Amino acid sequence: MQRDKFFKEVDNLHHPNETLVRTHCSYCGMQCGMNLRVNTKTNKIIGVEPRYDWPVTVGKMCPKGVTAYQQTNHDDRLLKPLIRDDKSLKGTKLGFREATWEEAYDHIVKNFQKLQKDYGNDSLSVFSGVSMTNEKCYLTGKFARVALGTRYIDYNGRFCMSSAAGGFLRSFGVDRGSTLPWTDIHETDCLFIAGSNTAECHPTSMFRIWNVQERGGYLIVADPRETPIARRADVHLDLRPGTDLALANGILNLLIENGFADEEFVQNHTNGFEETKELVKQFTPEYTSEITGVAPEKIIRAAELYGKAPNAVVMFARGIEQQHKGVDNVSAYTNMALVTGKIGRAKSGVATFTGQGNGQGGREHGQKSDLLPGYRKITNPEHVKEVCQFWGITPEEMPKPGVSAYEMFELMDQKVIRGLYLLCSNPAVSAPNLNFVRNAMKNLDFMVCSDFYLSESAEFADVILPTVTWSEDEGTVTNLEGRIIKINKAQEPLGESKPDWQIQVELAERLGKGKYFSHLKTARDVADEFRGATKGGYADYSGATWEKIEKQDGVFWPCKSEEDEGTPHMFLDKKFYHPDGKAKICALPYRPPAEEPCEQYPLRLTTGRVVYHYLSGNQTRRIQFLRDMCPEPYVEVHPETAKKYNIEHEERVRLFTRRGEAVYKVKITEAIRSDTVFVPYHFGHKESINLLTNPALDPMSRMPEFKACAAQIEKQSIKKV
Ligand SMILES: Nc1nc2c(c(=O)[nH]1)N[C@H]1C(S)=C(S)[C@@H](COP(=O)(O)OP(=O)(O)OC[C@H]3O[C@@H](n4cnc5c(=O)[nH]c(N)nc54)[C@H](O)[C@@H]3O)O[C@H]1N2
Ligand SMILES: Nc1nc2c(c(=O)[nH]1)N[C@H]1C(S)=C(S)[C@@H](COP(=O)(O)OP(=O)(O)OC[C@H]3O[C@@H](n4cnc5c(=O)[nH]c(N)nc54)[C@H](O)[C@@H]3O)O[C@H]1N2
Ligand code: SF4
Ligand SMILES: [Mo]
Repeated sequence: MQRDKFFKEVDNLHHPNETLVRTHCSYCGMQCGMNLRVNTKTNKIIGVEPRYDWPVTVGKMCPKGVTAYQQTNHDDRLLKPLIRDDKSLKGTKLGFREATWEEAYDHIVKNFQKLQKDYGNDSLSVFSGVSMTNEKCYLTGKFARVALGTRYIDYNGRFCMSSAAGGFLRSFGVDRGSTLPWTDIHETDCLFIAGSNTAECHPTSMFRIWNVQERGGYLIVADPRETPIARRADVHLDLRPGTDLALANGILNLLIENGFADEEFVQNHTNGFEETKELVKQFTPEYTSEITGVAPEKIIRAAELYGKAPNAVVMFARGIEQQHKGVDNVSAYTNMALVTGKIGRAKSGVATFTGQGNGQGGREHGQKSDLLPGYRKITNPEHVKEVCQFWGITPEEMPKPGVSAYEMFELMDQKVIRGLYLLCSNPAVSAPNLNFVRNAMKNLDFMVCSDFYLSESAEFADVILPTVTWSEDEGTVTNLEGRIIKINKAQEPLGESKPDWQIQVELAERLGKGKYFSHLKTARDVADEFRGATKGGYADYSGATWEKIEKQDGVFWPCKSEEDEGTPHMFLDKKFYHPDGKAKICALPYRPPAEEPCEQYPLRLTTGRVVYHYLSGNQTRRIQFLRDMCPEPYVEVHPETAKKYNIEHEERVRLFTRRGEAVYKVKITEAIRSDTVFVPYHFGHKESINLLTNPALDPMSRMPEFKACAAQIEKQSIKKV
C-alpha cells in the first residue's frame, strides 16, 4: 500500500477527539512501530494501534506492546520524590516520606559531597540501563565522569549485550548487532538460530522467519528447549546448556571438511583460518555429540543445510551469550559465516537479537565502564583527548576505567563503593547471586534510585526520584538492526515526574558543575550535543538528525554527515574494522560451564523469559492482562525427571543451588531436556531465580553465566493441616 494513501485513510479513521503520535514500543529491541492514541480534551494517552507503515514490523505487535501504553497513567506511578526517614526499614517499601524536588536534591548533594570528601570521588557509583534514549544514555556517562568525577559507572547491558559486543569486536573489529537490515532476513535461504526464543522474545520477527521456510528455505535451531521456533525447525539441535562452543566447532569442522569454505574470501578477507581448521578437526560429529548430547546425524544435517544455502544468516541471543564463555560462543558461531563467506552482502550475515529497546545505542556512548561516546575507549589517550576537548575538561580530569556491573556490587560489599545512583535498572531482581547483591545494596551508605514505579531495587534507596515513561519525553533509540529511530512525546510528564536528563542537569548544577550542563534545556539540546560527541568515533551518529530519521524511516549507523544516508549493510566492500581490514576467524578450544552437575546438584538450571513479561517484571507485572496470563514463576521439568523425583504437575518444589533456593510450581513438559530445568526470571523477592544463579563472569565481557549452573530439586514435605 502507498504510504501517503495509507496515512490519509488512517487520519480519516480516527476520532475527532483523538490525535495519533507516531512512536515505537517501550520494550524490546524490535522497537515495533506504534501510534499512541491521545485524547485531545484530557491530553492523556488512551490507547495504541500498530503502525503498518513501519518497514521493520509492518503492523505487528506482541502482548506486551499492545498494553505498553497502560504504563503511563497507571495508579502505581511515582508522582513525587520520596526520602527515606527510617533506615531500619531498608529493603522494604516502607519508611519513605514525600518530599519536594528541592529537598530531595539537597539531601542527595549533601550526602554525595560528604562521601566524596571522606572517601574520594570513586566512592560514588552510577548503575544505569538501556530502556533510555541515546541522549539519556550519553548524558548519564557524562554525568558520572564530569559531574561526579567517578570511575564507577556501568549498566544493565553488561548482563545483556556485552558478550555479543565482545565477540563482534574480536571477529569484525566493530560491534553493530546486525550486519544486515531485518528487511533482508525473510529473503535468505537458511537461518541458523542459536539460543534465541524468538517467538516469545522478538515475536514480531516471526513472520520473516516463517517466510524463509514458506519460500523453501531452511530453519536450524540450537536450544536445549523445544521453543516454538525449535518445534517447527528443519533441524532442532537440542544441546545441553553451556555446550555451544563444541557444537559450533563441530559444525565448522564439517563445513570445512565438506568443501563449503570460500577459499577466495578466506584468503583475502580473513585471518586465523589455518589455526582454526586444525583446532576444530577433533570436533567430529561423534565427539561433538558426546559433549553436547545432540545426535551426530542432526549435526551433519545442520552443517549440510547451512553449507549448501546460497545465502544464509547466523543469528543468536542470550542463550549462547549469557555464559562464562559467551564471547567465545559468539565468535565461534560467527566463524561459520566467515569461513563460508556468507557475510558482507545482501541476505547473508550475522545478527544478534539485541535485547532491550536501546540495547544497541545504549552500549555505544559511554555508560559502559570502559567506553566514551561514539564507541571511543577510555583506555585510548587519543580518544580521551577528543572527548575531553568536546566536554571542556582536561585529560587529567577524566576518570580511569571502572569495573563491570557485577563487580560494582563486589566493591559495594567491600565498602570501596559507598554511594549509588541507580537509574533504569532493577538489579535486586536481575543481577545474579541475589543474596549477595541485595546485601551489598543494603550496606550502602547512601543510594538514590530513579524510576517511574517503586521497584524491588528502589526498596533499598534513601531517595527515590520519580521519572517519566518513554511516552512523556522524546529522543532516539537504536533498534536491533543498528537503525536509529525517533521516540516521540505523547503526553506531558505525570505528577511531578521529570526526565532523567533534566534530573542530571539540575543535580549537576547543584554539585557545582553547571558550566558543563546548564546549556541543556530541552531533549533536543541534549540530542544535538550527543550527535556532536559521537563525531569521529566509529559509532558515528553525527549525521543522523531527527529530520533525517523521520524522513528515511530511521538511519543506520555509521552516518557521518548531513549527506550520508547511513549504512544498512555492513562490510559490502569486504572491509572489516581491524587495522588490516580483515575479519578474524577464531580458534576456540572447548571449555565446559563454570559449574558442572555433580552428585549433590545433578541437574542443569537455565533461565530466561516468557512472552508476557519484560526483564525484572517491574513494568509488566503491573499490567493486569499480562499478570493474569503469567501470575507467577514456575520450573519446567521433563516427565522422566518428574517421575524420578516423584513430583507432579503444579506441585510446589524446592529448587536449590550452591548460592540459594526458592520454591516453584512444577510445569511438566516434554519441551525440555531431561537433564535440564528452566525458570523464567521476571519475578521479585523470594520468587527470583537469581537467588540461585551463578555469577561466574566471562573473562572478556564480564557477563555472568545466567544460562547454566548446577541445581537440585527437593519435594516439599507435605504439611498436614
Ligand atoms: N517477552 C520478552 N521478550 C523480551 C524480553 C523479555 O524479558 N520478555 N527481554 C528482551 C531482552 S533484554 C533480551 S536480552 C532478549 C532475550 O531474548 P532470548 O535470548 O531469546 O531469551 P532467553 O529466554 O533469555 O533465552 C533464549 C533461549 O536460550 C536457550 N538457552 C538456554 N541455555 C542455552 C545454551 O546453553 N545454549 C543455547 N544454544 N541456548 C540456550 C533458552 O532455552 C531460551 O529458549 O529478549 C528481549 N525480548
Ligand atoms: N536469571 C537471569 N537473569 C537475567 C537475565 C536472564 O536471562 N536470566 N537476563 C539479563 C538481561 S538480558 C537483562 S537486559 C537484565 C535486565 O534487567 P533490569 O535492568 O533490571 O531490567 P528492567 O526490568 O528493564 O529494569 C528497568 C527498570 O527501570 C525502570 N525504567 C524504565 N525506563 C526508565 C527510564 O527511562 N528511566 C528510569 N530511571 N527508569 C526506567 C523500569 O521501571 C524498571 O524498574 O536482566 C538480566 N538478568
Ligand atoms: S516485539 Fe518487542 S517492541 Fe514489539 S511490541 Fe513486543 S515488546 Fe514491543
Ligand atoms: Mo537483555
